[in-house]
Amino acid sequence: MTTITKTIPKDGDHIAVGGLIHFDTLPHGIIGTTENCQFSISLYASSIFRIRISRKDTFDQNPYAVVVSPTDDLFELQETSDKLILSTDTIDLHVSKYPVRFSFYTKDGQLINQDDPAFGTSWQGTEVSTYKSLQAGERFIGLGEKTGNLDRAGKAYTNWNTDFFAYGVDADPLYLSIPFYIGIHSGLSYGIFFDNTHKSIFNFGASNRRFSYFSAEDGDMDYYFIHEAEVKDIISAYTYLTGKIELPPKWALGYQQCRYSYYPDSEVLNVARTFRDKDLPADVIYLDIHHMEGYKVFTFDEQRFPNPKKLTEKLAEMGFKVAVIVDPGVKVQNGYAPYEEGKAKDLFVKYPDGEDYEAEVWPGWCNLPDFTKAETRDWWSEWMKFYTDRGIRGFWNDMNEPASWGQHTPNLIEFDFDGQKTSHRKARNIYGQNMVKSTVEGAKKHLNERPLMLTRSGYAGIQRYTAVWTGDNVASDEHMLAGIRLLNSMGLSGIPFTGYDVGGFCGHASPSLFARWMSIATFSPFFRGHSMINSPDSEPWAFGEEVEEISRNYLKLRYKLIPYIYSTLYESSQNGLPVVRSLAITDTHDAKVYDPAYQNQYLFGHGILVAPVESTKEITKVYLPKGEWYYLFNDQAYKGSQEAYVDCPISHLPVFVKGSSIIPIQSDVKHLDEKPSETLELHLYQGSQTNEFVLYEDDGTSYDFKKGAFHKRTLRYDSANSQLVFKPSLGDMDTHFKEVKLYLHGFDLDSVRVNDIRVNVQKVNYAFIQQISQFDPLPENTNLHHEIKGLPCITFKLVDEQITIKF
Ligand code: NBV
Repeated sequence: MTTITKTIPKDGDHIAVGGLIHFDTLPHGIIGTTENCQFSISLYASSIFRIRISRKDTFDQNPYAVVVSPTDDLFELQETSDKLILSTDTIDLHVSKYPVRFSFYTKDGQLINQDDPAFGTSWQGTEVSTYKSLQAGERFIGLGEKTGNLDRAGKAYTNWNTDFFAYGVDADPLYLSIPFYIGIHSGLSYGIFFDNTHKSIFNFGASNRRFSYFSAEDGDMDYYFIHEAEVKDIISAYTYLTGKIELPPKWALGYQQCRYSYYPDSEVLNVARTFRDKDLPADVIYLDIHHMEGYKVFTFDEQRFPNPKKLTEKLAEMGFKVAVIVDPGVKVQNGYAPYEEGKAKDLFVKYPDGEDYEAEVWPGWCNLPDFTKAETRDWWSEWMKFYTDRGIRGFWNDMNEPASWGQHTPNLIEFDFDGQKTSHRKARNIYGQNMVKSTVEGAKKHLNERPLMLTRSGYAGIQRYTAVWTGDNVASDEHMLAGIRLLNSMGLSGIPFTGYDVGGFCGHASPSLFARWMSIATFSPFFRGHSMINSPDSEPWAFGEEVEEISRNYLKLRYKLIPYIYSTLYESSQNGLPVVRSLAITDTHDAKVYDPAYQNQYLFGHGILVAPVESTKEITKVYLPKGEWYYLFNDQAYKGSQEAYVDCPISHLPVFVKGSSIIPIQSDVKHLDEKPSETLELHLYQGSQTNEFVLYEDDGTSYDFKKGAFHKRTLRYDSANSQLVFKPSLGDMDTHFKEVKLYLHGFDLDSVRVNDIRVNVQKVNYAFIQQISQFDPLPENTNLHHEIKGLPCITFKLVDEQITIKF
């Protein structure tokens, strides 16, 4: 007869799980009871365990983040007198019985992650926490939109979606909560996703050196433990659980111009026209809150925008799409249809006594649609027709934390939570996400093509619906760099389509800050300039000629890179990997990548390394991780695993390409509906690794790609065999490109064989950006050698069958 060890510490407030009483085996895991609670272990893949621990009779349902169900027959169970061992192909989970504690091991017996032996999972009042022993040298990365260093060790963070105007670079919490992080130690990595929408805290060894922990104010302990050998596979596993991005329209990758607010319609047209007159590529222009009548959602101000449809048509002729802000508050006003309908159909958030809750926002006192209620989401989706009928193609959910004046929503208000009525305490963090779901679903239905969707707030899984931007940032160098870390962190947390307000929303950028920000944002997935009301003009031409030339250079580079970026986002839609890839993904166990001096560096896609630098610096130190590297602008070669000094005048952002990379480029276009030339430029960089790149094309706007209307082909660079292979194409669509111009960086050769036929190479001079005018009398730009001289190049016809190029 086994004795159950009582584990309730003396402090009467603290209730631990206690010893095992009973368990049953299920096809996908086990379910059991302990002295103080019930628990279950479910397998979602051989690398994904879900642990639920509850003090109630039934487990909480958390319907919003995870999109898959557990999988049967993935584990074997062994039982001894003091423990259970659940083994899969990837992980051994040891569950000690007295008390119940969880320890995860690799197949060769290395400890990955372990409950604190004394505290494990425990409660203080309704607050539930899981304490994990800190491992030697353990690092913590991810956790979504969180400020601070790449390695979060020693810090703690709160998840509580918050509208934070002009947040500081260390502020927390911000607008969006992703309770998922990746732990790294001893050459191992794991992920933990804590699926609980209450206000939660993640402590990575702050104010103690014993444990890390995650806790929520209420609800169950419900977390997913993931172990894979590489961080990239942990991110893929996390997005297996919470879903992957659906491809946005291709034009959403173009430059987008916003301002709080452009009005009237003539100003919007002027801004758009100026982009074209000045030969600055751009695709989207935004209408912020001043387009509405009295800031009321689903209205247009009749004076400022008498004919929105005509406006969107005129802009379309210029190659511009229009995106409109869509805030949640519905003004309490008789005669205003959304209010009257919402009230009649009982669709708003309520006080417990049944009265509709009112919060003050832009239009005045407003009701909040209860987006956790299916009927509300359907109703709001129908209203989206108001915009699509007027030719609007982009939708921007702001204020969806939800924000209101006073910034302190009372906790007692009630939400439907899809049939499990709950309070603001549980619903707040998921409110914005449900608003986005309803907005984007309405837009898709009425547009019948891919809309652009952008949000400020969200929760785990937000990547399924939308792009995310980092809210009200500030025009400063430190904010610019902090924004890069936010994007890197969101990328580690499953969100691939992200951006920041270029130039800074609050305050006014200096000319060099704006120029630097434009060059960095060229390498961000979502690329939008935006600025606050009453601030000076902040379009790329508003900072003088030099900044305009630099902006043009980088905008053109961005547009050339579209085949690369679109293919990378396609990859995100398949495997969940981000477009901006913190070096912690590729060089996880290299301590240098966490050094504050280098932590902002990232890979843009598989091969382009961006080393962001302040606008005030003319020279900087960068860290090049293992491998071979080429400075983008002049092909200077660098060996990896070293620090290097590089010039970084305001016209040149330090950008390097990794050896073995394959970078497809198209010709200049003004906007992304314009067809580029039929010659695809392909840049291959000599390196020692084998590398594959999937080049993806589709029509860029419709959903036909889901029915096979795409063109995709794998390009494989096999360094050992000195060849580049274009595998046969896949998909029902023809490629847009008829020929390939292949540039061979780092190769010294006079001829190659294309499908066994010898072809002489040409030696050409090549520039990724243009030399800017010499504005400064000092010769700072002259020695940058930004042209690549004598670059080997061949041209050949692009056919669907395999093409082999031997060097
Ligand atoms: O709609 C106005 C702004 C918007 O421009 C900004 O991007 C959002 O983050 N919005 C916040 C509301 C108030 C800003 C002071």
